[in-house]
Amino acid sequence: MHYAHIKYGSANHIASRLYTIFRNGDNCLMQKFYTRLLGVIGKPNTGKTTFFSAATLAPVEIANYPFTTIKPNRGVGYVRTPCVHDEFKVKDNPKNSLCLDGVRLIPVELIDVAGLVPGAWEGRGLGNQFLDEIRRADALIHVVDASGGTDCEGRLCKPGEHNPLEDVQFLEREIAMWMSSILKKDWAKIARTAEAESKEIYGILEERLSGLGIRRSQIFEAIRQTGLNADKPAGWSEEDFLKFVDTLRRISKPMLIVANKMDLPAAEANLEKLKKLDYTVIPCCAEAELALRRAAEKQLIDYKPGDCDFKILQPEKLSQSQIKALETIRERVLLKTGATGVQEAINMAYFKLLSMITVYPVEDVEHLADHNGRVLPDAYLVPRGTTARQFAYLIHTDLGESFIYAVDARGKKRIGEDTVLRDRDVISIVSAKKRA
Ligand SMILES: Nc1nc2c(ncn2[C@@H]2O[C@H](COP(=O)(O)OP(=O)(O)OP(=O)(O)O)[C@@H](O)[C@H]2O)c(=O)[nH]1
Ligand SMILES: [Mg+2]
Repeated sequence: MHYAHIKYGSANHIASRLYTIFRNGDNCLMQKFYTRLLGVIGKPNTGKTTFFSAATLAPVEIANYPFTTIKPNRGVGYVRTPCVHDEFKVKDNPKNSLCLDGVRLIPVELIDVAGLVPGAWEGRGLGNQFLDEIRRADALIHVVDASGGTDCEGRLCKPGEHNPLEDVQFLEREIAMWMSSILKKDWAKIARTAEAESKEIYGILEERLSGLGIRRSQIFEAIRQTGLNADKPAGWSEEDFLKFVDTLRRISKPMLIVANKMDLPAAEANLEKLKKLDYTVIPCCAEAELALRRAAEKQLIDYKPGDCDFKILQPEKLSQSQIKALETIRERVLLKTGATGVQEAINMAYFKLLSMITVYPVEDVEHLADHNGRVLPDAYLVPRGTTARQFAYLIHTDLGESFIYAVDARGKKRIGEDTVLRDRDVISIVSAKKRA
């Protein structure tokens, strides 16, 4: 079943606003955003690019052999969350995001990279290049071929022959070895100097790891969790060191597993095995999502990413075989797993791995509008624990600096700078300079 290759005739250019905006990956829109980067990773041929393409609708090469992707693809997908406009009984007019039938879609950035093979950290395959590309990723979506139809290097094998659990182990190891190889250089000397000069090891490690987007707070947490003595790094054994690196990997590059190719036999059994691991595992059929998104883009079906079903809108424009393919997706994917899994993976990465929440800034709490009268114009993704003042800073430095108080639109209550915001809050900032 190659859903992705279903043809829907020539483009009729009636693509909805949603797809046009997001496909163009509006830079200004993204920059205004406090967003994180999601890395789509895994061994070759598991469907990473299919997943990426389904999420972003970017035209990229997909093929059933390893190393189809060489240069990374960067694109804009989105997080799906129920919009607050229904609750507030207003009609919204979004600017930085979109609202479709009560569903708010907030753009986020994804990167799809070349497949990783065992030994990549030492330079095998496209190894170092791959690792270099994910260094800025804040969270990782590990796409696994749950059908077991590709070997550890991504070559086709008999379906069910390969055990995908091995892929999870190997990927963990590759990333840990890569981090370790960066840290290990001169480790003994660094550790000794830090001890001799009573220098904090956190700062030294932070400098070493800054290229990997790892923050000091994450280093601190990894040392805390492993119970190592930060004052005596020279005394860390090889085992301590590896434990530290592995913990740091989990903290700084949190990962979930997408069990892809769920439409194929053997996937079900492998999914059960994967679920026993200490990861969030999402059953997925990236090819089905790609087919549905392409059909929706041409308004042939009514389908929003993440929906559990779709409706055919223009049957007269579809051939019998296209209708059959869509019905097969409904039966074998949507009815079986509840959704294709692509949207759920992105949502999980943001809301669970990265612990983000959605906050709507407005200027006018009465009308929930900005200064142009746009109702609920923006939805921001911010880390859980963000305070009202920190939120003001995220919108604009000036607003943070001249912050006086904020107003929570639910109940129209004043809140102070240290109030921690909650998911789906609608907030107005009152500052000495202006409101937002
Ligand atoms: N049956 C099935 N096949 C899929 C699915 N997703 C992707 N594929 C197929 O898997 C093959 C590899 O897909 P790609 O998206 O190119 O895989 P990749 O992981 O990006 O591969 P590399 O770039 O080579 O690392 C293609 O033949 C896809 O059509 C799926 O959900 N089900
Ligand atoms: Mg690829």
